[in-house]
Amino acid sequence: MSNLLPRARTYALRRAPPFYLQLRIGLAVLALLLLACIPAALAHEFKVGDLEIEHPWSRATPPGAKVAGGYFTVINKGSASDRLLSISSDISDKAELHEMGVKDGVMTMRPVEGGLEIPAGGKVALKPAAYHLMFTGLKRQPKQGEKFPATLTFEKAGSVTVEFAVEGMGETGSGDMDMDHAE
Ligand SMILES: [Cu+2]
Repeated sequence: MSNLLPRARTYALRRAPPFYLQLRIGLAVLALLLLACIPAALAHEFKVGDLEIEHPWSRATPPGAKVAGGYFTVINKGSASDRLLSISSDISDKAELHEMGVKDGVMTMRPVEGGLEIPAGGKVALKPAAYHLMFTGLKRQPKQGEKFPATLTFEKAGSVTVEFAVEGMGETGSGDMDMDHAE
């Protein structure tokens, strides 16, 4: 509720992670790769202008959760760059673009200012622990197996409504990264 304090968005990883953590991250990456193969058969994509939006997906959330992630890949087949400006969905009050990264040994997550560039001829993947969407102020919990619509607005290509496929709660092994959202 009102607990999304700024402090929750930044946490320190001041030293190199201990070996067991590196192992956990390694296993999480492996699990991700394996999981990435399974939904491939269920992949879905959307087009607007020169852009293709591949496999938008989200994750089921525990009762009472106020935020959910959103992930997809955008491919720009055009000769000019475009920019993802905003997102809206009936499932939440707001949807924000976030980025995660490590700066000076500190892991941070913050809203992306000014939209996310999709380079000409390039692609950008929104995924756990990188750029991602954050649906904030959830009006209900997304349920595994359903799809919910959201509208993405790009600077040049315009708006497109896509369907986010809701996968299982533990689906990416990125729980460590998303813990701060749950506070
Ligand atoms: Cu986030």
